[in-house]
Amino acid sequence: MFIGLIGAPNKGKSTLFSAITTLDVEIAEHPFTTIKPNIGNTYFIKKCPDTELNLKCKPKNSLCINGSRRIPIKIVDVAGLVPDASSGKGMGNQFLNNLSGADALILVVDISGETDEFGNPSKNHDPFLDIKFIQNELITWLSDILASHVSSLSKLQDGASALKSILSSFKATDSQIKKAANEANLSLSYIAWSDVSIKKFSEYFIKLNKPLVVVANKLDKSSTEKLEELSSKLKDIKVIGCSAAIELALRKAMNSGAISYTFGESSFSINTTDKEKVKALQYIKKYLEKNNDTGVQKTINYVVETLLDQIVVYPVENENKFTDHFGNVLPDAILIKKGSTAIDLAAKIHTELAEKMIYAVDARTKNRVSKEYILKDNDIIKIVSAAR
Ligand SMILES: Nc1nc2c(ncn2[C@@H]2O[C@H](COP(=O)(O)OP(=O)(O)OP(=O)(O)O)[C@@H](O)[C@H]2O)c(=O)[nH]1
Ligand SMILES: [Mg+2]
Repeated sequence: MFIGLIGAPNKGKSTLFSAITTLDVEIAEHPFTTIKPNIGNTYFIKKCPDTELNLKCKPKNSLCINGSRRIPIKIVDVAGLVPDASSGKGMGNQFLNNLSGADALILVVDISGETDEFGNPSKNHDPFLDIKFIQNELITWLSDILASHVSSLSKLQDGASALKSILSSFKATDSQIKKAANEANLSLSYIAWSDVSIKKFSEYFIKLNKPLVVVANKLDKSSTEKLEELSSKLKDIKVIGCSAAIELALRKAMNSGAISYTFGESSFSINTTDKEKVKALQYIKKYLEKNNDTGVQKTINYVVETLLDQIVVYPVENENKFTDHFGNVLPDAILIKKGSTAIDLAAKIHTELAEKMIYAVDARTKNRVSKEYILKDNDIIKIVSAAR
């Protein structure tokens, strides 16, 4: 699973990337700072069940800090996109191919309006225009890929399977292809789509395949009124107010020991007496008092929980001690799609475990559940299988 960061240049994508991955990447006050994609890990954060069970967990595939489980998620930051990128403007659009496998996108805009769609200084630029052109560029990107293949589909009765293989880098599912064709009113047999039809299909497919959230960044230089104005223009898309710069400053201060801060929280404590630092930190405190949080962790959690519909499940081998084979308490936190069953969980761990699965045990109640048991968020599950 991975999340892509997109947006026009100079909006703060790399600042956000750096804040959430704590990797040092190039950030600058001009367009096209990022050329090659930045790849890193961030965390989806959720309360760990160890406190509730009165145990101390020993995570293997994740971390647990102050009772919060941090589950790694891959994140990719690319160059800035400009209008007509698909015709070669700016850095072009080839770099979007780094995002074809992204499960969701975070679209970063500058809510202060101080940068235009090309990333140049501006006043009162409407970020809604950026969202529109970026959606359009995503559709054109996909349309161009499809247009180069569509002539080969006209002789095939089963165009859906052919499309699935053309769109394999997008991890296209049968249901996404069928739904997109259906919504665009297009047949999937003997495909002979016009450019307009390809565009229509692309529009619906992108919506299904690349769910997105808008991050209204640089809120520290803007107002809640502007944020509400943008939200009201985007009925189907969630807008989250954010200050990547403040989150980056907090994480740097935390790493240097100047503050104690837990990601996503609305306050922190100051451990330094350095006057300059304290002054800057007081400014950040004021921002957090007004806005509650920086919006950064909220965005990651929204993508994972809401856009990607994931729940967290903890597989264990010993349902009485909540441990794995080696005695580690709640070793793995597994992200799995809402609606998945116990056997889906087994398959995620190991194919053989699923093939030879007999039943599962809900470790909290010690009740036996079937292979088809629908997992609940935070479940602790033992898979019983004849696999060795
Ligand atoms: N005030 C403020 N400035 C920010 C914020 N986030 C980023 N910036 C500034 O905006 C400028 C651009 O930041 P980058 O992170 O390089 O932007 P980008 O979108 O990655 O830009 P490209 O790689 O050129 O597409 C830098 O001067 C950052 O310091 C924020 O939340 N608030
Ligand atoms: Mg950048």
